Amino acid sequence: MGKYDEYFLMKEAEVADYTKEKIDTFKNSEQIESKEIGDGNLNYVFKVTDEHNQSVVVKQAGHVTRISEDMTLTIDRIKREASVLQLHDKYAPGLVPEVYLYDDVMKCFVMEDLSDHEILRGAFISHDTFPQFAEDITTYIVNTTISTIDFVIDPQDKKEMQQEYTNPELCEISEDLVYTEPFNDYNNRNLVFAPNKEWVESEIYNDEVLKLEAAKLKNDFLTKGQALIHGDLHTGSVFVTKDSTKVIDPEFTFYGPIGYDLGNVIAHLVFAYANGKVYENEGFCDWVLTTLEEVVDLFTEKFSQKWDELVIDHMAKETGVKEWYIDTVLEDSSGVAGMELIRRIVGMAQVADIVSIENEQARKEAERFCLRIGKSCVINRANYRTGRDFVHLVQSNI
Ligand code: SR1
Ligand code: MG
Repeated sequence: MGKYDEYFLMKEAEVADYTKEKIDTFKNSEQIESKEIGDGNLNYVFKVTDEHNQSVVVKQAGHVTRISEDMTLTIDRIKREASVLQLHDKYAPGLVPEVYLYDDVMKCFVMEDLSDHEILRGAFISHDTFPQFAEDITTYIVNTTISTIDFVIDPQDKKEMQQEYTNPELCEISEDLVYTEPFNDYNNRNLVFAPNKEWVESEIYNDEVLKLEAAKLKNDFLTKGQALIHGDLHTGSVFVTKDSTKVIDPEFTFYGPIGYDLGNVIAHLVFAYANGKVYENEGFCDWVLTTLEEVVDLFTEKFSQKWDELVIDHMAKETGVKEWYIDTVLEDSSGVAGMELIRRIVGMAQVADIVSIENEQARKEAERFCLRIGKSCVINRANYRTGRDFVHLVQSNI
């Protein structure tokens, strides 16, 4: 039996050897080095290099998540991720890493190394700006989602895809961490910043209007099989340079509301803005607000154009359907942005933009700022339709 004919969780040296064995261009390499570089919550990610300046990335699933030893998942999840990356490469070419190999035994895949890029969250914490980001992320969201909706593909094919990409385990994480625990801490693992404990109790745990609207949004997440979405499109899932954007980590993919992806991008721009405000970087904050406005408006513009090009369903071509459809996606996006803003402050999976703020008073205020915006995005989600609407919401909560 070969070394890689039975699954085990590889260490750095084994990943180097694995790459030599499996990737043709590494067969004659003599000095292969492998380093674990993952900083996500679930999987192991290795960068592999050789003496010829070749490099690839190997991502492997383990049974136990990195964020918590108590959280176990089936290792088969990695197949869905590799496959959706390949699909997204067709729908949104150049905006995802290329996958070179998927290994169903070792539950890993080998992909393009993006070391010339950096993770957007870290770049935002350094207050760097990316002129191409709004253009690229909206192309990614529009092209990947609209290409999979009922009005565009054969409804039989859609149902097959929906089955293929059903993702109950990862969805359950979002159902808990995004849609339930932030409002009641029923699993006793929320991480509420001590100076905000009482505020969170009265403004989140005891806000009945908020909880009613959050429950409705949970129902949407559970039932709205609208498009094949990324499912976790925060700034830790995006690699950037000044002129390139690559979306990674679509392991939470499933047929869900399109607004889940756009809403995540909106929320994480607000976190970046909150950090910029604390450190009084007005130039960065202005850029974030401009980007927020562009992201929402470019989404609408591109979705509308693609709708005209791709929709085949007869009823979808009736007057007003396109406008109604986009309106519902924007309302969903606002709701999701609000849920994400709340859960990343109150729940167990937090964001470095906020937790890295050392000054206690500044962090307390930044958290309340995000929570106030989050609440409004959830409760008043019917009110936010344009980039300007979201920018005003942010500015009016300073
Ligand atoms: C247990 S995983 C925690 C969070 O990390 C992922 O990126 C998702 O956002 C998830 O909610
Ligand atoms: Mg991830």
